[in-house]
Amino acid sequence: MKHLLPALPFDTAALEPHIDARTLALHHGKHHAGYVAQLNALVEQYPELEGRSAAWLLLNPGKLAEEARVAVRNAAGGHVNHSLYWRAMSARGAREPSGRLADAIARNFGSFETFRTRFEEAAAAVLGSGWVWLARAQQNGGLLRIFTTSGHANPLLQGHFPILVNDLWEHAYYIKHENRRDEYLEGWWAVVDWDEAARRFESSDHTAVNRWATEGNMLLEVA
Ligand code: MN3
Repeated sequence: MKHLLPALPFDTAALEPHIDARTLALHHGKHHAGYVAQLNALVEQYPELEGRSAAWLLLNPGKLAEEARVAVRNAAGGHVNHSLYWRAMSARGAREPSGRLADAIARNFGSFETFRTRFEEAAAAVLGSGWVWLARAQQNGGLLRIFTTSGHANPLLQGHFPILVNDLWEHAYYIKHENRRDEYLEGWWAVVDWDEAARRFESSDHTAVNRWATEGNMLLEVA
């Protein structure tokens, strides 16, 4: 079994001007592809990883050889997080949440505008490489929460199901936006795929994290 780099769900120029084509091509074809290659190399090195989904590998470090854990977390996390990130964006579709997700955002944050502000503030406060997330608790009635994670960590590791994610590593924006992370963060709202976020919210019941941990998920292709 080999882990596969998923195709981008849009053309590399589709998210211009907010995310430029060169950044997307490098980000997907070099960075994400690199994490997939690292993961496949680890599977060759540690046969007990064979047949396990990237989500399972990320969520079950205790079942891995101790010397493999850090490398597996970085590679599997990079693969899972980028697969989610591509799906979080679209050139078309709703530019604001609707339906039950919109209701939940209003209930948890007061308003969509407040949510946006808090999401951007959380992202801006991340020092170095990391991610900003909207994720849903698997306990406590499924509250929505903004997370930031460093490296390739993911809120799944804390029992929260990811609804929306933005990549805060410099490779996600530096070619176009240089040091202006705030410009990237603000422009990113114009390419968020709220239809996908709504689908993820609908599938985020209290069993979702466990399902990912045991079955993996359809975003992560293997051959
Ligand atoms: Mn990245």
